[in-house]
Amino acid sequence: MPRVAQTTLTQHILHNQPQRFRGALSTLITQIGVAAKMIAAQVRRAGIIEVWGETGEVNVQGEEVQRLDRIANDTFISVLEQSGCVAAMASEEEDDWLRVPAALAGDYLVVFDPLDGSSNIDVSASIGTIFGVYACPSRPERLEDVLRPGRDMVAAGYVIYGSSTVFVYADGERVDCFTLDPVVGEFFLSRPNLRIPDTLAMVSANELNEPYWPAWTRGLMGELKERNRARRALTGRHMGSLVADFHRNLIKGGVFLYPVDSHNKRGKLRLLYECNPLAFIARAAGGADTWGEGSVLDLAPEHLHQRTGFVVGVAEAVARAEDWYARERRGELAPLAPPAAPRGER
Ligand code: AHM
Ligand code: MG
Repeated sequence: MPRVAQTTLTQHILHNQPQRFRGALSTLITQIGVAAKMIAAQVRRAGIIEVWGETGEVNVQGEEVQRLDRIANDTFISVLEQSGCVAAMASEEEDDWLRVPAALAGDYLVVFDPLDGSSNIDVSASIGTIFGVYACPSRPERLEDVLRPGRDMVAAGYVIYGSSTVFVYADGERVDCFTLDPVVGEFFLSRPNLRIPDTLAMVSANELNEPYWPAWTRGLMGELKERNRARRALTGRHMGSLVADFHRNLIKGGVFLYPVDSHNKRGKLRLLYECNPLAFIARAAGGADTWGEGSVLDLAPEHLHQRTGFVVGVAEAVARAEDWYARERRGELAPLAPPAAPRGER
């Protein structure tokens, strides 16, 4: 197939970025694309070179650090620091936020989960990188300068290391998807102006958590299953890799949910690194998100590694989640008996 007519990530960003963001933001997104290619190269060799398995460290989240987690984190930090575009960063894998040395500092704050879904590394299933970008004209001095609501983001995106490597990028107005041609070593525009379907086709949740779910989540799931009574209108699809579940739902029309439950009393997913960027992308694609009573983008973070309940995807399904949440708040749903032997909060 001739390649000449296809648009590269860099060309697309230069041509389509809103005028106000031309320049450094274009460079930054291009550099994130470079980091993505470097991480993709390591992911592709997992199992061949020594990147499988745990480092023996436990991260700030209390989770075992996989070697690929560490490689992805170090690669992202190094490329962003050298890009000249970034003033500060915060990573899911780092205890504290990172300030870029003055000589290299630029005008953006980048928050990221370097390798989401890392429990899938050893089984060769899809994993990814998630990032959010904030304008940051003055150099951050304190943690408070980094704890910004998701609404302030100017761009967000993710990379999936799956059967192909895709880079999805949203500037708040549109979402575009690029696929890596591994022979050329370049991302090419593959799904321009992605829009999430209006009709719900898929539901993604860890259903084995049902004993821990609040009543509203059980009500919502019951309602969605009821839609299948007459005919199979919906199907369940859940990989346990948020970014991959989100990508499938964005293309096929799905909703992902991971509520606050009796096991994860503040939620499992991280507000800054996972939920805010995906909520930003979902909304730019015509979808929606909620923590229960509103978008996670409106939450004012108090901690770098803050967690939240999260529902994201097709707008109609997110609205049904908010309706069930409101019913529980009004006391209309019977409270659930706690599970017989709670496993305790993670
Ligand atoms: P991670 O960033 O350490 O990989 O954790 C986040 C992941 C999500 O990708 C996924 O949706 C969720 O954790 C799965 O959690 P659980 O195993 O509790 O269902
Ligand atoms: Mg993650």
